[in-house]
Amino acid sequence: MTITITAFERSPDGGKGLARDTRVRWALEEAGLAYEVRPVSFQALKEPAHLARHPFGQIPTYEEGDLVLFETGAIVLHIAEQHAGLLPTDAHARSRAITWMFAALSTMEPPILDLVTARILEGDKPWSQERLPLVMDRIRARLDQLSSHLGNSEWLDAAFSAGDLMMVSVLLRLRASGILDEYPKLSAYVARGEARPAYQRAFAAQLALNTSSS
Ligand code: GTB
Repeated sequence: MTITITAFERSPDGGKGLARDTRVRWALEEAGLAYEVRPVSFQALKEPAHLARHPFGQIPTYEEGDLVLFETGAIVLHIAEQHAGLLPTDAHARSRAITWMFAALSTMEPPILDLVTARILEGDKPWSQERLPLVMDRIRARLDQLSSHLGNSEWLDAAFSAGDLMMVSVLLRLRASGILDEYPKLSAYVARGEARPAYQRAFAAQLALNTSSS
């Protein structure tokens, strides 16, 4: 059955892979699944045809036959549950991998998104310079904990899983800030994720869309 995802017609990052379709593409590549991409303009995101797929008018979405999903966590979990390669077969290890997906999305990502908000959306506010160090400290507190857990391990819980896919995707949002460089173990962890052939294919595909001339 054909899988179709949506992505920005032109991502504001110009193809750095930061928009969330990259994590879905990565999961599809890890699972060895072919997929099609429906590029959506910012205007079309808020029009009825897209709102029928995504009530909040965002990308990415996922269509497979009559199944329509939104939210990257749900999409990646769906792919991981249906296909080999992203979740361990042992029941406990599987639950732990899913726990790491949630940890990435609900514990690590919120303070990281706060930084994006503080810098981009609130950067011109008079209180922005006072708020920024607080936001950075909250991120560092989480990175300290994550780095302690990871230690010298390759992945968060033995073998690579959807938990790592989601965590690496979330941490990549930090790269431009330079904070990740303060954590050599986490930087190496992210680099291991990016070095995976499936990530490379996902990144190249989103870059091609964002740099095509049409
Ligand atoms: N919780 C949802 C999920 O995980 O799927 C969040 C989805 C979401 O934030 N989608 C964003 C979107 O559609 C794109 S990924 N925004 C348009 C809108 O809300 O109108 C976030 C994103 C956007 C741009 C960059 N960038 O250019 O660097 C990075 C990340």
